[in-house]
Amino acid sequence: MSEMERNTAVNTEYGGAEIQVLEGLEAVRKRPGMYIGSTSASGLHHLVYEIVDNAIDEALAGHCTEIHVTINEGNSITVRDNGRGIPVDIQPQTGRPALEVVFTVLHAGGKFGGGGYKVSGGLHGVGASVVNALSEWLTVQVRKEGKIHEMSFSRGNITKEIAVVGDTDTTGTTVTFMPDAEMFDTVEYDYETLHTRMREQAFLNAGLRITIEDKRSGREQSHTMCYEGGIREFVTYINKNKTALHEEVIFVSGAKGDSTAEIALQYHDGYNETIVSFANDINTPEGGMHETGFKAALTRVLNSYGLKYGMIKENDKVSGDDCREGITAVISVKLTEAQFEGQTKAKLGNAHIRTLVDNLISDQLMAYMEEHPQVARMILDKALTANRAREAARRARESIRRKSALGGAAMPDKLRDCNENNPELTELYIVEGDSAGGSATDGRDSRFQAILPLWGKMLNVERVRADKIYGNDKLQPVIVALGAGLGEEFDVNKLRYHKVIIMADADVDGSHIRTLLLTFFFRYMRPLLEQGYVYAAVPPLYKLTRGKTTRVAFSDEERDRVSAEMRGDNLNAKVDISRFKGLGEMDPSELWETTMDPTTRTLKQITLEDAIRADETFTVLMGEKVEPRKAFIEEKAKYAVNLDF
Ligand code: TSJ
Repeated sequence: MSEMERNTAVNTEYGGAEIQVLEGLEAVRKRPGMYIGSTSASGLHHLVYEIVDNAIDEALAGHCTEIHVTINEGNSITVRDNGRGIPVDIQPQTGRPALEVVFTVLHAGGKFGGGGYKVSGGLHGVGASVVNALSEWLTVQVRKEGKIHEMSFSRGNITKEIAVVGDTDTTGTTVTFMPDAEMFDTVEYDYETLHTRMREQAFLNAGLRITIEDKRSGREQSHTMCYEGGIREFVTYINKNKTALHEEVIFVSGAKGDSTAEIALQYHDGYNETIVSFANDINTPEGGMHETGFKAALTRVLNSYGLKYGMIKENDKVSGDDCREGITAVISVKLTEAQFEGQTKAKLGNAHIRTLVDNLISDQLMAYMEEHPQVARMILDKALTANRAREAARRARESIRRKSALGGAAMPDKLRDCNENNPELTELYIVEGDSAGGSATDGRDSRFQAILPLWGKMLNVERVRADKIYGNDKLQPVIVALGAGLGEEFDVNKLRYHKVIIMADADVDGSHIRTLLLTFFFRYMRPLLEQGYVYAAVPPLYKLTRGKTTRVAFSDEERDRVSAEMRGDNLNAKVDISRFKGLGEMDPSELWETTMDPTTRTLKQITLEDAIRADETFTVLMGEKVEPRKAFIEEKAKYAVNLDF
């Protein structure tokens, strides 16, 4: 029996129900990660999404056109909509006002709670009680039938029973909550994180007007987003710094039973595939049935069109990857009882959605191509060129394989390998520059630390195809040293090191190398990021010397604190502070002690999320169009050191 059923169906006696309610919300406070994924910044932001989802449900029901999200001074959050207002009347099952039940009864399902994802009426938005349990305080106002109703809570407990506090001639719901600092690692909201999510929700719900506003002093700003074109405009947005191959975004949509699907796509002249998919407005980065149906049908349609018009011969079909080179697609499906599967519950499992999407693409994309032969020809040409390049890449790969088979373990000349063979114990430092590489080689513990220096200008992976990457003298050593292949053939089980540590200076060049390597991993070795094998070394910024004592600092604050500590009571003592100009400047023992010794160093793990967030950085920085790149660099130049990841 689900939590909700237990709470509502069995306990008709008020006392019993109240105990269950407290037990339910207590469970949330005991194991918050179960309900919001984690108690890091990601979980903190999740609180906002849970509340906003409820307002979006009201929009999906056709009763709400505007949602306003505010970060208040002190990091409380206000979400306001112009819907009908949460019902305030007494619920027969519980004998309590519906509004109270929404905030005090733990609902069944949810993305992280396990079990199905079923809510009567709306598609999602069950988490108001979870947010309430994790808030130091929360106040809700409902404007309905001429009255303003208000109720307040603290850590899930009622502090102010429902009451009418005024009159109104509007309707809607306003929730303000203060995340509980006892429950989260951080309670500082990030405007850009919320902005990005709200923009995504605005794209997914065509015509819905969402405003995000920061009221914290010194960082006041706001954005209002409303896209009449929905996911068509999402595709345009993703492609904004690319050169599209056809002007119009292709749009396909339809429904079967309770399920609906919309697909928007546009090809550009680059080589990457960007497919962003959603089920019930929830991002599904692991894909699932909607993506599977899309890919299968796309390949089939392109081949059958090509065959029909003599561009493709029967024995020379183009592959799925060929058909997706340079594609940007957004897939959005809506269904009741969505099944989320996979490691992070981010993969859609409902098989009937595959059939729905497949049928829509088969019928409507084929019809579109018949009606737009110029666009169709352009797409087919693109797939055929991709097919030829893939053949060339395969030949290049085989020649590398043959070479390494002949030369035994043909590791790159520049690689200073370690003695240990067990990848679980080994680390590869990818180091910028030969001199830093030298210090790292001398300073390392060669039992388990390998060094690979990279130097000179790196290849811009955004602009090249796989065959060029194999042949590239900068990237090939990285591929060979890691030993796990590349692209579709990448096999994380063959990885030779389970820590891949990027060590570059905290300056513009270092940032460039980091971004390029990350782009490369993101495009061609994604499991490396997904499974958490990639790290950034964190070298110190300052060196402080007093007499024979030397210490280092990683930030300006630490520099000031350490300097004060070194001075101690002796206010006139001279503490010499110098800025590390670069890794190459450190001697081997300094580099070991500050940056490489596992017992004292700091490593920053680079996650797929970091990479996805950086995606815009690389498309803007590495994309083909010069203007946005120039503007971006000029705008960010002053932050260059923080710009990476
Ligand atoms: F739940 C919540 F606190 F998270 C929340 C809910 C937060 C915000 C900002 C908005 C909402 C919300 C809920 N907005 N609109 C609604 N609508 C209803 O709950 C509602 C209203 C009327 C009826 C009806 O059948 O008359 C049914 C529902 C579910």
